[in-house]
Amino acid sequence: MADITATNKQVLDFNHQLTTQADSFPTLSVLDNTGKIVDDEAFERAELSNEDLINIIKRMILSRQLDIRSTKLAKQGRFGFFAPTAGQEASQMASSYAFNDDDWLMPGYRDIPQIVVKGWPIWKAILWSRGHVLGNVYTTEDDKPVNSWMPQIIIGAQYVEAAGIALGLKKRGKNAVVYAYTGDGGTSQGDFYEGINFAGAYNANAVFFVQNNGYAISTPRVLQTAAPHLAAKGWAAGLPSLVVDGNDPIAVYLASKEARAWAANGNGPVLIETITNRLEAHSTAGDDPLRYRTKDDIGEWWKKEPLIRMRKLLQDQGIWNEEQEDDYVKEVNQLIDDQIKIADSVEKQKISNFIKNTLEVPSQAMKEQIAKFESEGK
Ligand SMILES: Cc1ncc(C[n+]2csc(CCOP(=O)(O)OP(=O)(O)O)c2C)c(N)n1
Ligand SMILES: [Mg+2]
Repeated sequence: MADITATNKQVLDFNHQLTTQADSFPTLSVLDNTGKIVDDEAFERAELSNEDLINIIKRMILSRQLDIRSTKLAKQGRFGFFAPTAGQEASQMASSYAFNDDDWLMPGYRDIPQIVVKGWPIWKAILWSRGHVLGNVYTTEDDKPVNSWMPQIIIGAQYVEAAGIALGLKKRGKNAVVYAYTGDGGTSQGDFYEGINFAGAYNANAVFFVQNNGYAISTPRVLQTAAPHLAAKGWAAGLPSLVVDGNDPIAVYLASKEARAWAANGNGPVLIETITNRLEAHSTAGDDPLRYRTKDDIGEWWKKEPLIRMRKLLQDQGIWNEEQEDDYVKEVNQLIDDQIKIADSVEKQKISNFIKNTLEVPSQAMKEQIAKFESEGK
């Protein structure tokens, strides 16, 4: 009898599968932790001018300052809901820099900065955090539409919506894409797979981001899935899927730019996993990360955070210095102060109005609640 063929032997070698899966997903990396370029050709391929580099660092600083101020405001009870973003500035700001105004953003609750840099005024973001109806109006200060949906609270649901919009763009022959964000936890949702599967089957114009920030509230990445990389899930739907150092702004931008071009040209969707870390609490609603991770671990990630390396890169290129950064931080904080004043000057939303705004035709129970609150002047 002939021996088992090499192919059959490999097919039946489960251990081989388990030990080689991870090799299919090398990490795209252009800068090291200190901001040194480790791949000159990849850096060139990103085609970032000095102006682009400055725009990106400014967006990252804006995001960091928004994070700091929002966390403080939340502690004072002046913010409603806030999901901290520190550590994810490359993953959020360098990715979104690769997209156009015509592209549709599908954010999750942690992706407020991406909407803001698309032209959504900060005062609306503050009202959104408070559940105010005017915080759900996606227009610029001068009333131009901002192509973003509301930040999705239902984990992963934006992926299904993204697939639909992406198919619409494709059918209309638009040279535009949807870019959608979810988290490591989001990849365990049915909606995640349904969204990428549908978009893949119809070659829809979508770029899907999985921001792997290490945690889904207190659940660590290792308990989320046995898959060696979250990007591997994209392969199940037939998508080009890649892993990027999510704290490396240049690598994130390069991957995003090329994924956008691929999807906008009608080649179908792409999935990008950005490996980053959530440096603060899950949200300002009382989570204490020290109950499920160590100070040392958080400290190690602070050393790898993206602003350090972006700042170093720009300083090495001779296009950024401490003074410029201090001035910009001041400018951003002045802007935030002004925007808080606008948000605070908007008439408070009554509870009855909140219920009225929920459904076009309120149910009987809601009608009764509206009448009750109105009779109390609320
Ligand atoms: C369908 C659904 N299930 C559960 C929740 C509660 N919940 C809110 S945030 C969260 C964790 C999500 O983690 P991840 O996708 O990694 O995003 P991150 O918060 O880290 O940005 C969960 C389970 C929810 N909002 N929606
Ligand atoms: Mg997460």
